[in-house]
Amino acid sequence: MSEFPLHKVPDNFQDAHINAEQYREMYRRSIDDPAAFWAEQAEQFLTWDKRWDRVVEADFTQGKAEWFGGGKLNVSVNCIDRHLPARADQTAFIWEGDDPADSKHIAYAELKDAVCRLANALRERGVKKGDRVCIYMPMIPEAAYAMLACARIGAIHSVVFGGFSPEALKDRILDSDCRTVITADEGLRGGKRVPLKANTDAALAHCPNVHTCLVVRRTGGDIAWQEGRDTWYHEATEGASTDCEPESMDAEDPLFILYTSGSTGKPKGVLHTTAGYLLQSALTFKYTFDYREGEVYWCTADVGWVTGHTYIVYGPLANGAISLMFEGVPTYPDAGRCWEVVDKHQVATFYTAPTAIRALHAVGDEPVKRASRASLRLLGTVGEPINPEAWEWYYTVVGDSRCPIVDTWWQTETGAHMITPLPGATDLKPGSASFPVFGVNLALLNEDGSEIEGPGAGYLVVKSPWPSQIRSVYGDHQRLIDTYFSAYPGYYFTGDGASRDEDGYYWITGRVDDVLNVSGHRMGTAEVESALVLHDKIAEAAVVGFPHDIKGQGIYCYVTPMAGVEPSDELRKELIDLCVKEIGPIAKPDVIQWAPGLPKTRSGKIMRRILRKIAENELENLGDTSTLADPTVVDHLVENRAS
Ligand code: 6R9
Repeated sequence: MSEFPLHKVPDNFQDAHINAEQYREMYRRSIDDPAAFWAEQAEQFLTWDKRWDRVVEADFTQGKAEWFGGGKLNVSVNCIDRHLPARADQTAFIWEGDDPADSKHIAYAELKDAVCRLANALRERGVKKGDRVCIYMPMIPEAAYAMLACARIGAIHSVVFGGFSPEALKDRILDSDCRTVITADEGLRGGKRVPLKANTDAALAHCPNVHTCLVVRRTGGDIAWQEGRDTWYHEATEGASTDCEPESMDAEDPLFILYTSGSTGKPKGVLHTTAGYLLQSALTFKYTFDYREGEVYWCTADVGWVTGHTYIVYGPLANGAISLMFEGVPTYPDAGRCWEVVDKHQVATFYTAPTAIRALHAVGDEPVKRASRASLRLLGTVGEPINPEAWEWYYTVVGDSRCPIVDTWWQTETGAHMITPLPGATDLKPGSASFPVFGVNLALLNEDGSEIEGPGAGYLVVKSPWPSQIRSVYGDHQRLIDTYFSAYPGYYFTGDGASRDEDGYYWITGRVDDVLNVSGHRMGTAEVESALVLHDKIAEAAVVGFPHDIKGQGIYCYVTPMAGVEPSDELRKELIDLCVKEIGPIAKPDVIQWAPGLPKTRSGKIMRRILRKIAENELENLGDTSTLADPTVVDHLVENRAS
């Protein structure tokens, strides 16, 4: 399947936590008797206030799963307090600022104090178990404190990526009725300031239920202030006690909501709960990264995405690990930043997205070779398929051909890794996420829903429950059933296509629905289309993805102006600005093509297949256009294709 060679498990991973034989044995046990397997793991990885009564009860037709029912525990205790006897002085977070001169270490004892102070401050403002708290923050330690403080008092956090616009923030605050928002005056990324408080103010103008806005002073920049609602974070936490009684939570009490894009409608609030989420996060962190005590681990994701939740905060802390949090961007002050940071903090594991790898590859080897990278032991990728060329560069140049790469496939909805190599167990095939995690029961389906046996390609589905699975779409359980459990009844539908080779390796091919993956960020084509048609000069829009060297996918928009409207560069710019305003800079269209008409079937359905082919410049391969209401619109689109 790949022209690139197989990479065998290297000698320094022969004593890894899991070797090939253990993987096979544990995987078999996890599928044959999931309840026994996960009960063992739950004992090993988590500290409970009360043991569970039942390991798992699930019904995929109703989108239902209950793990460790009857059990009680607190996530912040599992991530902090229980490590204190042995690791009070050990670093929990290394924070590396945007400015290379800025960094600090936060020990587990300090983390406990900071989290408890904030938890008390929140309680003092009336925040209690079950309340939703929105976190709109830059990559600073307070973002993690905020998540853990919510977990401590049983509040449900909803982290909104700091790159989202006021519009997008407002929608998310309203959808889950968050009444408390935690933000900062400004963020700092690549030397540029991000106006987080100003964005929050704009959003909160439409959110009358928000009674408290806690503001971290990050840059000291000028901001507006609403007395009564706005409170400085440092003032609120200063006098607060460093002890805070944790709320003992039911295993199935919600831990967080995280919004993600689907093929239709507005983003969904993916709901995760307490015990199952934490267990699979903890287990996969330890085994996927073969984490060794005292090692420095660095995941470059933003806490606004699920990768930041599971693999900067919860997974590492549940293992008492040292997690590096980076405020900046990989190319600031220059393209050598990541490798400089690796040397500076002696990073052993580096986990990033293919888009970052491709961007750094494009700059050449010199910035990499400037650093020794001798501390690196393991590399990881996540977020989108990695092309084998980028994989090989990452392996040979960044990792000096001695660090295995774990290509981890999973989703916001799955909560934690689902398919990944284990560095001590799996011979690596560049571009393959390889094998399922323990307890993950996969299948590939044909169009008609029948299972493919052996090698083949089809829709990737999951056949049985797993602990960190999505529990609901916040406020709309039916949407959960419709989106994930209805396409093929009895299965969880991932939305991805995949193939399985003769050795059983999985190769993810990408989304099979109308979801784009732009620089590893998920976006529904429908979201971009809705933004475009908000413009009063626009009648209709259709958006598709096209291959992009760095971003993986770019955004290609076909836009039909209202009758009598002349397309112009100004209008194009207004449309681009509108997408940025409605969604955020990640939704900036790469191409806008004026389309007097869109290819539609006689029943009025837009034929995206044809639009995708035109965007991909596969003009010889447009397929059957005879069922179109007006086949000449295709000729027009082809002739006027934006290059
Ligand atoms: C963790 C995360 C999920 C979608 C997923 C798939 C793509 C993620 C991948 C990958 C190929 C990998 N994806 N990891 N595709 N190989 N290793 O990214 O969550 O933002 O919800 O995106 O990303 O298409 O369905 P999320």
